[in-house]
Amino acid sequence: MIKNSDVAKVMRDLGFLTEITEEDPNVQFRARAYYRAADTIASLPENVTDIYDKYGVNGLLELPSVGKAIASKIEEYLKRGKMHHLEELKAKVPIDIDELYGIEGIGPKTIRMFYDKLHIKNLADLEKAATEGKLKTLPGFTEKKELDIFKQIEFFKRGKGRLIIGEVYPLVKQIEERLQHIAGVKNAAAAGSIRRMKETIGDIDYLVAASDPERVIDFFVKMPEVQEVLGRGQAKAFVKLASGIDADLLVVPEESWGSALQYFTGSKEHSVQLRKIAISKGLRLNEWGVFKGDKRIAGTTEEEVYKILGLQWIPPEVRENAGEIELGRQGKVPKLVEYGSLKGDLQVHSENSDGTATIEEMARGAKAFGLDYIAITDHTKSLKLAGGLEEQELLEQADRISQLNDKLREEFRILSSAEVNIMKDGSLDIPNTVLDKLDIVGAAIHSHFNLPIETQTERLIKAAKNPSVDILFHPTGRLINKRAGYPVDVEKVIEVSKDTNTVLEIDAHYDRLDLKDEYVRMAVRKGVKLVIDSDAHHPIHYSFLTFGVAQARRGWAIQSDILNTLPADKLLNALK
Ligand code: DGT
Ligand code: CA
Ligand code: CA
Ligand code: ZN
Repeated sequence: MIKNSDVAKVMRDLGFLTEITEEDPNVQFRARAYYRAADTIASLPENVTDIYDKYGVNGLLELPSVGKAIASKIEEYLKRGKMHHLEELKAKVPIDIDELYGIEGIGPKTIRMFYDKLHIKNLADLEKAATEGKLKTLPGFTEKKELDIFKQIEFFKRGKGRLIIGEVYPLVKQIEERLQHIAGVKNAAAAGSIRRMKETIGDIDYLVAASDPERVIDFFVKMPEVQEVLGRGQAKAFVKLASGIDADLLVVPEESWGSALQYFTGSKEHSVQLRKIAISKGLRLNEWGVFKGDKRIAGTTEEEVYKILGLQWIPPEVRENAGEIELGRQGKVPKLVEYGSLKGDLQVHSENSDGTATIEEMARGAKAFGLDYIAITDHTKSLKLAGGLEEQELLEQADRISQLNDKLREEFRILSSAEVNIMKDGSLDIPNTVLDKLDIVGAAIHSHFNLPIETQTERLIKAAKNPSVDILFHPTGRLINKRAGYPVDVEKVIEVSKDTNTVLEIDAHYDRLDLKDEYVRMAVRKGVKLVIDSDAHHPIHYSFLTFGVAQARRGWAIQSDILNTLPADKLLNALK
C-alpha cells in the first residue's frame, strides 16, 4: 500500500523540480502549493490511500491545501504508482533530488545552471567541481562563492537527516502523552532539541520517571510507530520510527527527574557550563542528581538543580550558552513571551488568493483557536499564480470584511489587510491611496531572490520607509532545509525599521520561522517591535503559532516586544 510519506515525498519532489525546470517568475508559488500539499499529507492522521478508496477524488479535495490539479496528480500516483508530470521533469533534469534539495544557499536556478554547464547531478559531483575550481568559472561565480559552496556542503553533511520541527512535533507530543499514561509512570517528557524548540531536530529524546523501567521500555519498543529497535538496556532504549527519525528513551527514578531532565534537555554547551559551576562549588552534577561527596543533595526538580548552583531557572528555549547563564546568576533571566499569549494573527490568507477557506471560516477557526482578531492578508496583483488581488478587489474585500465584522459583533474582529508584493525596485504593486484604506498592511518579497546583497537590502529598506507599510513579512525569505533566504543585511533593515516604526514579522510556518532566533534577538536589542503570524492558508494552520512563539522565545523576546499580544485597538494605535 502507498503510504502518506510516499505521497508527501512525491509532492515535495514535484515542487522542487518545478522550481528547477520552469522559468515563470511566479513558479515558487506553484512549488509552494506542492510543498503545502506534501505537508498536509505527511501530517494526516488517516491513510491517504484509504481516503481515496472510500471517497475517491472528492475525499482528496476535502484535504486542506489540496485543489483540483493536485488531487488529480495524487489520484494518478495512487492508481499507477507514478506521476507522469514528475517523470517528465525528472527526465529533463536527472539530478539526485534528495541530495541537492537539502543544501542551504543553493537555489533552484543555481542547481539548474550546475546541471546545464557542468552536469552536476549530486553532492559528490558538486564537491568534485568545487575542488577542481570549476565553479568559479561559471557566470556570476567568484572564488568566494566557491568557498561558500564548500562550507554549505559541510553544513549539509552535518545537517543530514535533521527534520524540521513541524514535521515531527505532533507525533512527539502524541507519544509523550502515551508515555505519561503508562501505569506507574510519575513523569514523562520529550527533552533534547524538541524541548528547546529548535527549528530542526536530529533525534527525539524521551525521559520518563518510573520505578519499573522494564515496563516502560517494553511499551516504548512495541509502539506501532517503531520500525526497528536499535538497542535496549536496563534503563534505556533506542528505536527508529517509521517517519525516519530515531527516538531515545531514558528511564530514571523519580528522585532524579529534575537532574535527568536538565541533562537530557541540553544543550550540551549549556550543561557543560552548569557542571563547571557545580565543580566550582565543590559539587558534582550528572543525570542522577547534584552530589556533595557521595550524598545526593538535589535533583528531584529542575528548579532545585538550578537553585543549588546559585542560578535562576532558565527556560529550555534559551539554554544555548549564549549569555543566559550569567543572567541566571544575576537573577535577570528575561520573562519570555508566553505560549498562548497571542491575541491576534496578522498574516492569514483566504480563498480569495491562495488560501483554501473563506474569510468567515478563517475567522471562526481563529476564534475557536482562542484568538480575538485576524488580519486577512491575501496576496496582491503581481503574484498572479497566487491569485493576487487587484486594487478594486482589495477594496471590495475590505467592504465585505466590515459587513462580516457587523455580523460577528463584539466577539471577534477581522482587520482588512494585504500581503503586498514588493517589486524589484522596492516599490509596491498597489498604490498607497488604496493601501491607506486598509486597517493594516504587510509587505513581502516573493521574487528576484538573486539580487546582490546591497540591492536586496535597499529593496527592503525602501519598503520599510513606505509610510503605508506597517509590517515586513518573512523578512529574509528562507525556507528551512529547502532554500536559503535572499542575501540581505538584516542589521540594516532592523535599524531602518527602528527609525520608521516598521514592525518585523516572525512567520511561524515551520518551513520559514523567519526571522530566525539570532535576528529576533538583534531586533529585540534594538527595540524594534515584532509580530508572530501563522501565515495560515487553512484554519488548521493556526497551530503553527506555537513554533512562532518558540522562535520568539529562542530570540529572548518578552511580551512587550510582540505587538500581537495586544488587543486589536491598542495594536492599531502602536502602528505607524
Ligand atoms: P539533536 O538531537 O541533534 O536535535 O540535538 P539534542 O540537543 O537533542 O542532542 P542529542 O539528542 O544528541 O542529546 C540530547 C541531550 O543529551 C543534549 O541536548 C544534551 C545531552 N547530551 C548528549 N551528549 C552529551 C554530552 O556529551 N555531554 C553532555 N553534557 N550532555 C550531552
Ligand atoms: Ca535529540
Ligand atoms: Ca538523542
Ligand atoms: Zn507570504
